Amino acid sequence: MSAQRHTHILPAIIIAFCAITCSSEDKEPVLKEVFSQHFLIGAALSDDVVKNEQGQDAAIVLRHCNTITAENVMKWVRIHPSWDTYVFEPADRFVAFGQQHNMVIIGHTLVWHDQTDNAAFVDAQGKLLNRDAMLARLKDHISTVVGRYKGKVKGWDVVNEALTDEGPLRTSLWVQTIGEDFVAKAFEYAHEADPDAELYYNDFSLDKPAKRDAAVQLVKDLQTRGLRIDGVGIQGHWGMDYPTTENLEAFITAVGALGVKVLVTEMDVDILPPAWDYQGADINARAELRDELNPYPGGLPDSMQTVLANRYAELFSILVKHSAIVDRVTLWGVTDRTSWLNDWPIIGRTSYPLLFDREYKAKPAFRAVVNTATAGR
Ligand code: 9MR
Repeated sequence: MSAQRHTHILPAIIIAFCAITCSSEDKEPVLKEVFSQHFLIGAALSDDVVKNEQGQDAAIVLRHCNTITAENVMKWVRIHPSWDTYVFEPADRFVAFGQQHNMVIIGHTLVWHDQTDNAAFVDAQGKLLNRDAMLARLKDHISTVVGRYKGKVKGWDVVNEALTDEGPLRTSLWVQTIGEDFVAKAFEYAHEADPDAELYYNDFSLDKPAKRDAAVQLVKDLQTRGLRIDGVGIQGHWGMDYPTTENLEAFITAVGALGVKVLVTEMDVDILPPAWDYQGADINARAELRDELNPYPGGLPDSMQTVLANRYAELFSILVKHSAIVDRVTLWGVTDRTSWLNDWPIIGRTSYPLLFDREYKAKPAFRAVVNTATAGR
């Protein structure tokens, strides 16, 4: 075959090769590039996504994200299932994945009233531990976990969901054993274990004025004690009518005024009919499955895709506008297929809260989000 004939055939071969290998995602803009001037953009990863590095979820993450959060594998009950046993393998795998792909790795979470074995709080006789004994366990947990990933995990959700929606601290076993300064102690121990790690307070419904004000007080208390705190994570389990744009902006501004960052740590937008008037993300809240609460079992109609896209655009526009304060936006999962919202607050619904659908395709909401990055330019 002559050289001339080769040059004819080559473009045809390239086109055919691309048609076979390039998925539609390859044509989508890359989120981490789109938002490179605004904030980090990422996703929470389950262990299944991490283990299946050649899979379609991982492909989306590697293409679009520059930060990852551990959805479950670093929670107390997973990494420290009984008070004298640690299980590191899944968390090690998550951290190795992030390191291998040069991603900003976020640890979630060191201290939570939930997902912590109740046995962690009692002695061999089942009696609640006293302050000193519980502080020793807290320190052991934090220094072991943070110490293991020192220099690898960039930031930790040190304390998760300590506040009630009304503002005061929950009367959790942490408060009952240690007292209200368990929050300060957790930040102190985390900083000792990795002085370079960023440390965050993380919660849902922080757009609500009473809870926002309580979070502001919590940060001020840590600052007054001379402790390191780098940011407040507003989880971002949002709906069609909450938060209001005013409340979201008021939260961002209030946190910015403290000199710390806002992280949107667990974003998803729920378009399904609300099961009740509760707006938080308390995993113990549950409702019964009824057909009218699961209206799109076979797919989201185009009209509703547009409604969801518009709501995503509204929320992202605010985050872009305040990108001097908002440092990171992490989606809570990769595709609708495996979102926690398929099973909360009702088990077995077909939910549509993320930017990629069950076939791993970018949704209209994806394009709407991309447009917010360039809108005001
Ligand atoms: O998405 C997480 C789900 O897979 C777990 O079963 C659940 C309990 O560990 O936690 C979910 O993530 C929660 C996060 O850790 C804290 N904020 C609320 C999130 C959604 O429930």
